[in-house]
Amino acid sequence: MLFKSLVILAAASSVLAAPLMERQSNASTCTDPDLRRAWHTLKDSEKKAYIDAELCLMSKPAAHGLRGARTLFDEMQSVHVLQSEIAHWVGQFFPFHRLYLRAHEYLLQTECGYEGAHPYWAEHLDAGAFSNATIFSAENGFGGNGVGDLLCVEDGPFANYTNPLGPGYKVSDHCIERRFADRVSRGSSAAVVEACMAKTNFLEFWNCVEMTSHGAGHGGVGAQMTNPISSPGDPIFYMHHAWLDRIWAKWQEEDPSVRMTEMGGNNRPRLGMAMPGAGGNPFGSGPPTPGLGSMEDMIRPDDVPAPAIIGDPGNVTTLNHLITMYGILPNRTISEVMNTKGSYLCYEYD
Ligand SMILES: *[C@@H]1O[C@H](CO)[C@@H](O)[C@H](O)[C@H]1NC(C)=O
Ligand SMILES: *[C@@H]1O[C@H](CO)[C@@H](O)[C@H](O)[C@H]1NC(C)=O
Ligand SMILES: *[C@@H]1O[C@H](CO)[C@@H](O)[C@H](O)[C@H]1NC(C)=O
Ligand SMILES: *[C@@H]1O[C@H](CO)[C@@H](O)[C@H](O)[C@H]1NC(C)=O
Ligand SMILES: *[C@@H]1O[C@H](CO)[C@@H](O)[C@H](O)[C@H]1NC(C)=O
Ligand SMILES: [Cu+2]
Repeated sequence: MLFKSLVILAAASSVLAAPLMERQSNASTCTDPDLRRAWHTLKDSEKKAYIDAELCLMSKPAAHGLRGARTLFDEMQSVHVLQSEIAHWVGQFFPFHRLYLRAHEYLLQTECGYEGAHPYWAEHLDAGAFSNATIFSAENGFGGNGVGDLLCVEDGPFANYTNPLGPGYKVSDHCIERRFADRVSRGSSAAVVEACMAKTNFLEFWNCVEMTSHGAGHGGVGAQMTNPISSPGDPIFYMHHAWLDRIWAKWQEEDPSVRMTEMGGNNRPRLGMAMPGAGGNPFGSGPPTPGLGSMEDMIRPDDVPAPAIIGDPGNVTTLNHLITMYGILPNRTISEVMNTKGSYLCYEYD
């Protein structure tokens, strides 16, 4: 059924080039998908392999000329900064971040010899108590809470990393910043995920997850993770978004003949939605929170080009919508990332 609908999709599209159609018409090429597993189920040696590969990305010089980046790790963050204006509260929220995670995994594997698949953080297990989560262990994890006025993470493997991007569009050196908010992290609960999983169409499902689980993960970690533009400066970002990608993949699997091709939504966020707190003013009147920054940092400066929207006939996101990783991976259409076990992506979640 899925195979059939992909064939029809490819055949019906006049935009896709012939080689692409061929790849798309062959949904059976993913015979041995990589297994993306929950962080807490990994052996210590597997955790170490992932962390070491991330440290390797942090040590390798930038190679794609992306704004403000010194290392490959920064370049991943830069992609997010450059696309953030059209990557949240839009139809491509899920597909963009799916390809983004693949780009991260691809760099870990090809540049840093990582042999595993991208892990994810089973956040519901830590809902309400992020500050106690094993993923933030200093020994076998991402380090703990930020300390001092600057909220710097001073333990664990990433303690001394100088991050050159953020808050927001700003290019400025700072540490990795965190400020756990256990109360906010309650929104990562299994019950909340289940409520979104029960939605029967993509628009409701996407809005539900972005509003609840997505926001709770960012807000529960706090500081740098609360900035919708520069948040991937905290390496926990990728573990959070893998969790969200898993939720989408599991939802798709519940009705693949419909959900593997179900897309929609606006290409640009409704006014104000892309701001942290979605509506309220999170910036307050005192000095800016490290990592979150100020309202001013959220306004795209002149040296950052407005991201292009390519592939859709109108303002509604379609399967032909082009996703860009600025050359870290080739551009892909949304249709190419709809199926995690298709002709392009080849992974599944446990
Ligand atoms: C499609 O899949 C079959 C079987 O796995 C393989 O032999 C064939 O080369 C694939 N075709 C393309 C265009 O990838
Ligand atoms: C974290 O763990 C400690 C020790 O088990 C416990 O006392 C504390 O209540 C936990 N914090 C939260 C927010 O659950
Ligand atoms: C960070 O720097 C301090 C002081 O130079 C050093 O003691 C510590 O081992 C470093 N930590 C890491 C994870 O590199
Ligand atoms: C898309 O949105 C813009 C700005 O809101 C509007 O000017 C334009 O008419 C819309 N185009 C279509 C095809 O709806
Ligand atoms: C990739 O997409 C971007 C826009 O998102 C576009 O500017 C760029 O030219 C594309 N690159 C290629 C090689 O098609
Ligand atoms: Cu994002």
